[in-house]
Amino acid sequence: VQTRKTVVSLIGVPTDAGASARGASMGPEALRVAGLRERLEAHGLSVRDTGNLAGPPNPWQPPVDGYRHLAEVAEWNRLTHEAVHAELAAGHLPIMLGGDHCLGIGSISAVARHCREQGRKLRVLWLDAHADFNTSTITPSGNIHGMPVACLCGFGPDELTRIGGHVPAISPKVIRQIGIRSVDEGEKRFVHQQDLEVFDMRYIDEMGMRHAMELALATLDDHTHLHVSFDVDFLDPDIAPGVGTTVPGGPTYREAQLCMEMIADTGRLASLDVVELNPAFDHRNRTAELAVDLIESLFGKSTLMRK
Ligand code: B3U
Ligand code: MN
Ligand code: MN
Repeated sequence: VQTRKTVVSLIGVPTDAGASARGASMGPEALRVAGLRERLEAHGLSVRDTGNLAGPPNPWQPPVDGYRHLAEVAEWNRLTHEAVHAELAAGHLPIMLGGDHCLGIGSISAVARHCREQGRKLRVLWLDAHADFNTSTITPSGNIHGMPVACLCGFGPDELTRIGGHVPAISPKVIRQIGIRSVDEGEKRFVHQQDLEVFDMRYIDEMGMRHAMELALATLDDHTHLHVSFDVDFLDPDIAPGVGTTVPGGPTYREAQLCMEMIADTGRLASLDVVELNPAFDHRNRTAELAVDLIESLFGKSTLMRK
């Protein structure tokens, strides 16, 4: 039987306005140079590169009222929201090439809006060293890339929580966080209070990546849209140095591969963010190449044929 080819749309979101270090704005190009398009095509996908969104430049200012660059981050996210929503409405599978993780606000609010319109359920896997659940009052930095999960759950400024028209964009119940190992003090209390489901590194050490992923992927069905928000700092910095905030003690290459392969096995992946890749900290583009390798696994590359 001839099944219709999945059309993947690459959307470059070259922002670093939400981050503490400059350079994530070069992430989209580094992923292209690492051969993302060609590798996906080799797996039988049809790939459209829509180019980069043209958001505002990084003004490099200190935080105001607990937010750094709120106006710029909001504009990047409005652009991201519209672009992602349009690709989903066209039946495509969007891959957002970041850019710092603030773009998850625009991207996931668009996914949630699409799911509401289509009557689909949503599951969001947040692969990250950080919980990204800060608010303006508890953030140690004012950097909005530390706040996207909170904004999506309705905790944040109107400019960021109302982008998709529905507040909150998502319920904390749809999120599963994996690989977490750096959470700020106030953020910890808030994660508990909102009852986020977190498979932190302690859990992965004790129970293994396989068990963590079995639980994170449990209860998906044919009507579930699976979104993966892949912060490259999820990976251990020994294998992935090209990120702005490295946190030691992350998943190894094998653990990360298993994580991606188990997601691929569900057959439900419908949108993806690849964020926080920072070529200014990379060595010969190796972190970008690793990210592309893992994205291939996410789309079904595996060593042997599987039934
Ligand atoms: N939790 C810290 C650090 C951080 C969060 N996300 C990244 N870094 N990439 C903060 O500033 O909110
Ligand atoms: Mn993040
Ligand atoms: Mn992170």
